[in-house]
Amino acid sequence: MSFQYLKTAEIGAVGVVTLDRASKRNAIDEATLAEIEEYFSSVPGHIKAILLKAEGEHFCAGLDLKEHFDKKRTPVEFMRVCQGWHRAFDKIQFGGIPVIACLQGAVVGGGLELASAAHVRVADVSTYFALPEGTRGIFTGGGATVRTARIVSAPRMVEMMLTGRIVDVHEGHRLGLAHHVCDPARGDMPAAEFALELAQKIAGNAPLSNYAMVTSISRIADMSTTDGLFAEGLMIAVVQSGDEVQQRVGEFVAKKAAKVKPDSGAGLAPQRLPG
Ligand code: 1HE
Repeated sequence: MSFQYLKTAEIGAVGVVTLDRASKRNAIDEATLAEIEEYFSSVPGHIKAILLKAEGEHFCAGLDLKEHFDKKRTPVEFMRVCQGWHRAFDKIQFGGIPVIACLQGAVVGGGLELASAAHVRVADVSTYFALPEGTRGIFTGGGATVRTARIVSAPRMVEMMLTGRIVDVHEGHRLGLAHHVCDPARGDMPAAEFALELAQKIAGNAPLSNYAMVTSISRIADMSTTDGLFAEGLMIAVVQSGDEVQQRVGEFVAKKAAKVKPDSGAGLAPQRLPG
């Protein structure tokens, strides 16, 4: 795969995809969106987790407003463009491979929609969030009404859009827009390093377990209780067919596996702002 607006690399089992249009603050035009869809449609089988990050001071400024202005899209043309965003970001959320986003600076409009499709969001302390569509005279079209609203709640998203206000990294963390905040000034690891370590740790889970987590939990949240419990039962039955179940459970039974204790080294300490 060769791209113009993305850089791609592999670090062990982690695929690293970097938005590479910093001169335009990584705004997403049709060409960039097509490359995002292509990357997430054809992830090689040996990649077990993906780190999604961005060049420059800002993660993503959202829809390319210059292209939108120049193209003077009709309603139907813009609906088709946005359906392309839905398709590409669905591949991120439901592609079966955990995606860890590393955020900095502006995560706004379509940039927040992109981040909302990732499964884990690590934010540098410079990160801020906003939905400024109202001030531009448009609306969200990259899935925010579904994905972002489910993170922050529908009423909070309405308020964010109506006011167009900046949500700083502290509030973003409280709302779930960031799961981890890295502030090197207080001794945290840089966000990109922490996000890579998380991706490597996640890549070490059993692949079928990861597949179940990223494909089923959000879908089950849309189901009735009865259907959801049935789907969960089917999902664990599929995961139970994995080669690694006996080996991993056996390691615990043989007292060779890490315990789930704060001091056991079983997990990376979360980087969180106090309060
Ligand atoms: C852009 C875009 C863009 C920057 N489309 N070109 N999103 C927004 O409303 C956010 C608009 N952008 C900004 O508010 C600011 O650019 C930033 C806060 C992100 C960064 O500010 P700054 O001072 O670092 O950079 P800048 O000087 O504003 O921009 C640098 C260049 O990037 C400049 O281009 P240049 O050719 O003059 O150098 C900008 O025009 C360009 N640029 N942002 C196009 N968004 C599926 S629907 C989704 C709906 C939405 O996403 S609406 C929200 C749109």
